[in-house]
Amino acid sequence: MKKALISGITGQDGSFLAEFLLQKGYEVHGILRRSSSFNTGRIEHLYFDEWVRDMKQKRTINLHYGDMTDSSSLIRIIQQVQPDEIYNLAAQSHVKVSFDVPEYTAETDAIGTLRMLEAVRILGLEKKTRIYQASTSELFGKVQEVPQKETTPFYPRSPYGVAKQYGFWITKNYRESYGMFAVNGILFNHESERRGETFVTRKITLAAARIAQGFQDKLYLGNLDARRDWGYAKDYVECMWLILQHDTPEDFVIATGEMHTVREFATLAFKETGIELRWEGEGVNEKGIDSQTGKVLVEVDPKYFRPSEVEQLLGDPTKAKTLLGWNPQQTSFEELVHIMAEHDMKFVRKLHLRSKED
Ligand code: NDP
Ligand code: GDR
Repeated sequence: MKKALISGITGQDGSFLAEFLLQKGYEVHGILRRSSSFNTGRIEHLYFDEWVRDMKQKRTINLHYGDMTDSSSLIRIIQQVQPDEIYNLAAQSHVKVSFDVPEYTAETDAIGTLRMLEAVRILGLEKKTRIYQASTSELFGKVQEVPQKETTPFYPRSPYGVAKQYGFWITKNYRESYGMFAVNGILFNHESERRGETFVTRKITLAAARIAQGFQDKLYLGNLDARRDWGYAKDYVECMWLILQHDTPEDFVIATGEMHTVREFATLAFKETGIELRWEGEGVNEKGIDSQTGKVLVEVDPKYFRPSEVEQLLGDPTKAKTLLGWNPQQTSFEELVHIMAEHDMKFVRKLHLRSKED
C-alpha cells in the first residue's frame, strides 16, 4: 500500500485529494496546523465513520500536527510516515491578503517549500519520495502570452505570486540538483462548494443564496472585469496524482482553456438562485440601481481592489491532455456555477434553520 502525505489537507484541495487517494487505496497522512478555532470542517467526514462507511473504505486519514514555518515538525512527520508521495498544498493562498502579510506569505509559500524539500533530502529519501508542488497561474501574472503554457515567461504581480515563484524554482532546482522526482502543477483557478468564503466565486454564490432567501441585501465586489480560467477542484486533484504517476518528472499547466469575467460568474450564479442580475446599460443606472426592482444588488467597493491586479488568465492544458490523458472539460463552467450555487442555497437554508433552533 502506497503512503501519501498531504500538507494543507484541511484546505479545499487537500480535502478532495485525501478522498481521491483513499479511494485509490493509499494510506493517507495529513499535516494539521494548530488553530484556536476549528479547522477540520472539510475533512471531518474522513475520520468519522459516515463517508468511510458509505465509500466502503477500510481506512481513515492520519493527522499530524506541524507547520510549514517549522522545519523540525516537517522532518519529524516525514521521518515517521516515510511517504512515497508528498503533495505540498499548504500555503497562505489568498492573493489580496498576501499584500497585508507579505513576510508570512513568503515564509510559508516560499521558504516552506524549501523546508519540505530539505526535509526529504536530510532524511535521505530523495530516491523514494515523489513531491508535488502546488504552483499557480499567478506566476504568469501580467501575462506575456495568451493562452499561457509551460513555456510562457513568469511575471508575478503579488507577494503571493512572487513567493510561489520561489517555490516553483526551488522545486525544479532540487529536481535538477539531486535527481529528485519533484514537480510543479501550475494550476489555474479551481473552485468548488468547499472553496474558502473570501475567494470571489464562493463569495458570490454564498451572497446570491443569502440575497435570494432574504438574509442579505447587497454584495460588495472589487474588479468585475477580471477574467479567470475557472475549473472544478475535484477534477484538478486527479491531475495532481497523474503528474506524480508520470514516467518522468515534469511540470504541467492544468486549466480548462476557457475564460470568464467575474461579472459573468455573478450573473450566472444569481440566475441559479432565481435572480436576474442586470448591469449598467441593461436597465441599471450608474449608481447600480435596477430600474425594474429599484434595488442595488451588486456594488463595487474599491477596498477589494488589489495594489496590482492580474487582469486575465487563460491556460493551455494541451500538455496534460496529451501526456497524462487528463480531460480538462470534465465539468463545464455552467456546471461549476450550478454545483456551487445549489450547494449554497441549501447551506444557507440549513444555517438559518439551525440559528432559529438555537
Ligand atoms: P486553501 O487556502 O483552501 O488551503 C490552504 C491549506 O494550507 C489549509 O489546509 C491551511 O490550513 C494550510 N496552511 C496554511 N498555512 C499553513 C502553514 N503555515 N502551515 C501548515 N499549513 C498551512 O487553498 P487551496 O486548497 O485552494 O489550494 C491548495 C494549494 O494550491 C495552495 O498552495 C494554493 O496556493 C495552491 N493553488 C490553488 C489554486 C486554486 O485555485 N484553489 C490554484 C493554484 C494553486 P488551515 O485550514 O489551518 O488554514
Ligand atoms: P485569485 O482568486 O486572486 O485569482 O487567486 P480570487 O477569487 O481571490 O480573485 C479572482 C479575481 O476576482 C477579483 N475580485 C475579487 N476577488 C475577491 N477575493 N473578492 C472580491 O470581492 C473580488 N471582486 C473581484 C480579484 O481582483 C481577482 O482578479 C486564487 C487563489 O486560489 C490562489 O491561491 C491561486 O493561486 C489562484 O487563484 C490561481
